[in-house]
Amino acid sequence: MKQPQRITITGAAGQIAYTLVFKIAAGGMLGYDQPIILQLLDLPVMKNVLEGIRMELDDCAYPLLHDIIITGDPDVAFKDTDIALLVGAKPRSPGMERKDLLTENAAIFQTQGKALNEYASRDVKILVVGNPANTNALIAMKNAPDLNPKQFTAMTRLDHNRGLSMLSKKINVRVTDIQKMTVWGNHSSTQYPDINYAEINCEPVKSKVDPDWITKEFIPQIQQRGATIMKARGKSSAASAAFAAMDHISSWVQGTPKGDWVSMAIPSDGSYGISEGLVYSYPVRVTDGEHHIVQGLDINDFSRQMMEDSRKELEQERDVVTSLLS
Ligand code: NAX
Repeated sequence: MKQPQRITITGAAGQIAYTLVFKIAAGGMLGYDQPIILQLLDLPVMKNVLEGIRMELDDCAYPLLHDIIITGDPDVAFKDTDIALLVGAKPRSPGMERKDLLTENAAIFQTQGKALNEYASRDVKILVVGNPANTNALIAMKNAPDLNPKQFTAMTRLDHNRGLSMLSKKINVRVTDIQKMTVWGNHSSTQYPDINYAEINCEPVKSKVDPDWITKEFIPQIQQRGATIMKARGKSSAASAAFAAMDHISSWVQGTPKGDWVSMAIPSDGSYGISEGLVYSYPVRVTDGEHHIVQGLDINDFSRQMMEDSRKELEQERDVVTSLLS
């Protein structure tokens, strides 16, 4: 029998977590032979909601679920954690400036970075989902000097999955037939979903679609997909975000398939001219639990411009929260 893995979920009373906790407890993220302990964090005012979730988890009688800890204290939530899903964040309220959103969330991720530094397992894998995800990950990372920066990632897997799905419908193949989808940059409307390297069974996808469709439909629709779902549903993406978070961690733990890669926002090492340290989405391959940026891709002028626009936005976000980065 394997040792239980401790999984922390923040924002555990929220809508993304309501899918995440049950799927993870059932074995959907780490496999059906991996026992787990769930450590659920939300604001103290959400205590009753967390109690209700604990009751429902109990009632599922999951064989793999060894324990459930519910708490309003980050120090307790991150104690010895192996995998931390940082989902909880403050949403943008009417009239709130982007700068205020950045600074209010920055304070949350500063506290959580310090708690991870102090209490988490030294091998912890951290995924930030809560927006602005890339910059929140940067803040947490900078406040955890005893952990390796590579342990901090942010989620662009939902954007990656959206790209796979839209492409598969356009050319009438299954999503599993497409390899090498890429999302560069920020998880925001400046992200660059790039199909220059995408393949279907070793054939370039680009030869199968009209260039105008890529620039006028594919890229803007992926960039705006979150807003489109919000308009239709009256709420932001939840189940699809939860599944993308599980995909991100599964790829990180189990590795990426031979001949393929995934998109993850990770601290830049300067690759492709992106400022070192920015948390930027790259195509990555994972081996033995370590992610590596795919190197040597040809970047055309259009791609370079798109990648730079997202880089600039991330630098501006970083500059707003500079005082919290040490
Ligand atoms: P909800 O508003 O349903 O839930 C957020 C939860 O976080 C609430 O229960 C709240 O009490 C809790 N929370 C707030 N501050 C906290 C703190 N300091 N410590 C612990 N918990 C705290 O949001 P939900 O729909 O679940 O979305 C969560 C985050 O994911 C949002 O920031 C959202 O923008 C972001 N998303 C990110 C995506 C991505 O691809 N990276 C896609 C989906 C989603 O939009």
